[in-house]
Amino acid sequence: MAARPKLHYPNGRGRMESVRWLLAAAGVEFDEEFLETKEQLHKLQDGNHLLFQQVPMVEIDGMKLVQTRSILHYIADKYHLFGKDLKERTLIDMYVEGTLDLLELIIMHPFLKPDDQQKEMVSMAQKAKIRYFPVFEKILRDHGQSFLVGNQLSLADVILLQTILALEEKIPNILSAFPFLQEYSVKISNIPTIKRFLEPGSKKKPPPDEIYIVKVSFGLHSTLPSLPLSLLRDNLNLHQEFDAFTTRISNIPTIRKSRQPGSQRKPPLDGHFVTLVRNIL
Ligand SMILES: N[C@@H](CCC(=O)N[C@@H](CS)C(=O)NCC(=O)O)C(=O)O
Repeated sequence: MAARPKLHYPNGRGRMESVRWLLAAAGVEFDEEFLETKEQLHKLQDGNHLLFQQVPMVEIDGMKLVQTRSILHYIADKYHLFGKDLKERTLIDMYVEGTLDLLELIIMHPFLKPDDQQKEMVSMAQKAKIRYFPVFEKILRDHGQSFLVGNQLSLADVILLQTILALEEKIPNILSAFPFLQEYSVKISNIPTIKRFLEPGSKKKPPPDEIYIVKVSFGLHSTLPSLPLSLLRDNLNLHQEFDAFTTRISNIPTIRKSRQPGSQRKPPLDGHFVTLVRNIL
């Protein structure tokens, strides 16, 4: 029997909560190793267990996966929650990326300065109601099905429900203008695996409290080294491999062509471009 996935993260929601949601929705039992001390984190870093020195990290199928989205994609693919073909998969991916943009705001909210929290709450609610929820309301209304893509549960449904419920904890009436999303969120919540995850005693984590915020802000983050790539390269004494790699990739014909003058490759950002982007966005 394959080993159960093991999740490495502090004992709180953060970026790992989507992974917990997805495994639970897929009906997969998992274990958790909570990072409580700097020493635990250093041990993972020193043992080269974290590709980019960061968590979430999930041990699964003999791999140590990092990068939340990659972890989600792997699990979704493995448990058939990623569509039946490339088009469905891409739709699911787009919905997930949009929803994660909103979820990221919710995750970061408790870590903002108290003065900024109220302002950000208003902006978050606006974004949910104007940018994201209308999209999903329309999708559900137009196709009349119970799930976002392909008439079956997918990663997109799991992340959307997680986001809706997290936002409802802060703004209980956030779905008041979205009848299809209301019905949808009840239906998805009642899928047996998800229902179990929503019940007390599951591995779903509570909203972050003061202690968690302080612990994560000062206990873990400040100890994580953020080395620029060049320093990492120098530290690891990988000059030759690095240079050979760069040359090899640069010489792939399509890439070589794109690096030549007259190609559609853009120059480094200048002040003019920055001003242009600021004016538009
Ligand atoms: N892009 C990464 C970001 C991971 C990340 O920022 N992890 C945080 C904890 S949630 C961390 O390890 N921060 C410390 C650091 O970046 O040095 C992902 O999605 O997994």
